[in-house]
Amino acid sequence: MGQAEIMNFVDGAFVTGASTFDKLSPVDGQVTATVHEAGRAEVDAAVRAARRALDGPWGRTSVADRARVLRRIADRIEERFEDFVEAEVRDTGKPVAQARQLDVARAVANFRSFADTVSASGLDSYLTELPGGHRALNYAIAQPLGVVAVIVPWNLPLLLLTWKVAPALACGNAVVVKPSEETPSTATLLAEVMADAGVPAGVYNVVHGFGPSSAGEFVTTHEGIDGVTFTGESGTGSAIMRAVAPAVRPVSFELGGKNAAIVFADADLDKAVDGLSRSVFANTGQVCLCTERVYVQRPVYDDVVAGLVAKARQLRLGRPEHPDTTTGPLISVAHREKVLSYLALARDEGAETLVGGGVPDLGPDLASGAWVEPTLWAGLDHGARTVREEVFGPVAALIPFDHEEDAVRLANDTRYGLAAAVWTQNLERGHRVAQRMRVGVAWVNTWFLRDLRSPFGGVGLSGIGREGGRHSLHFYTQPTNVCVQL
Ligand code: NAD
Ligand code: 6OD
Repeated sequence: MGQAEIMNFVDGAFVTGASTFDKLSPVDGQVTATVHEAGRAEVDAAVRAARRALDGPWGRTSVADRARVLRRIADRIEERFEDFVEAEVRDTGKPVAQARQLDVARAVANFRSFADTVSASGLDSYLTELPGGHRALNYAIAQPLGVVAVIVPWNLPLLLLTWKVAPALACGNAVVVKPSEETPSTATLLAEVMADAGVPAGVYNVVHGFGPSSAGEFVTTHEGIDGVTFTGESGTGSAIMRAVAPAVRPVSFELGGKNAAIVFADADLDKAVDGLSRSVFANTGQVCLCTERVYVQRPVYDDVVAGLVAKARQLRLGRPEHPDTTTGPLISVAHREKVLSYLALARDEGAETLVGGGVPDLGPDLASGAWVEPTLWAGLDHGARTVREEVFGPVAALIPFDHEEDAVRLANDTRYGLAAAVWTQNLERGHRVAQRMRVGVAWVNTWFLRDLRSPFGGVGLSGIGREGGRHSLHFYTQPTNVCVQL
């Protein structure tokens, strides 16, 4: 695989940066790309280009025109589907099949879904009755939020980027995108697609780099941005809030999670174990929605443990292009250090490691990759740090419970609140327990099943606001109410 050169995209042109950094493959540690890191000057140029685009014809496009642009972008991504798959796999090491079925397919769906949503959207209007038989008409119009900073992580890079860029453009904004330093490729490829789909220069800009003292900080502290939409760690969200506080800019945050699954004794155990296996190990546990705490009702605890351990043993770690591979590496050796520190901590906290617990031996070719074994723990106390802190790897703690009330209390006893999954064949119980979860997204007998029109986000440390369907339109627009005395 050749080494790519990845540039910033500013005002419709690819530009170099203040410096460069190497992007390493998480599969084998080889350098796969040289990335141009944006300095303050490139970020400033990107923000100014976005403002000019808003002041130009893009700022006057109709909803119907923007919906057409979004559909063209989706078509262009489909035309270059395999290029996107290759780029995402090169950056993340995830299995090719997953990049096809989830990451790139969802990018296409994101643009089409928000084209539909914006086309069907409407705004408030009220005929206001006044004393003396007079009347007034109040109606709202939606203005774009403006120049929106879009900052995204490395786990589902294109999916999460387009989940924000699609509604932002649908609402007529211009964006300055800061992809993760670990996954610069697909945001850059998307720039080529934007130009092909007729998106005017300056509407979509990409600046590469890191967070603090780099492109991330430069964009969030820039006085020319009108809002920040961010997906990433809760601590980073906190830093971004501080950065935008002086200028009082709105934020939309999708942050970390320590998600629970609850398995009742009346669950269809085959389906539950299948679903749990996906929810713990998908994307090597690097999905914000992944389950890291599994509460199992005592009568079926041993069966669920045995079933999940068997599933973990069936996972095949290996090169992304190999058809048998189910599980890729973690994103980087640095992230693996964090995950390994939790594997060691779990042992110190008294965990019994049911499966995994270390670094697999995948032979000399992959020895410099960021590999870790899928791992399950039993015997951890609910108060253990490994049960309370987000690990963001292929790990989960299995914990027995006796009564529904206990499960609800344990699942909700967290500072996070992103997602939960309830497994039961008693639908009444399924609804009841799901509705009591203090989370943004609760699933019953499934996991990561998405309708892009539904609200998505988290409570507590897991985020601020909701995106999805009309919820996204709320964030990416500013309503102006016009009142006419009739
Ligand atoms: P991260 O917070 O380290 O980085 C995310 C992005 O923020 C990157 O582009 C990074 O360069 C940038 N960044 C870092 N510090 C910054 C700063 N001070 N100012 C501006 N930008 C900054 O997160 P990560 O490690 O890339 O991703 C993993 C985390 O993301 C996990 O906590 C996971 O749960 C969370 N996540 C949440 C969701 C969700 O929808 N709730 C989705 C995916 C990932
Ligand atoms: O499905 C989505 O829209 C979404 N935002 C998923 C987030 C996954 C977290 O890693």
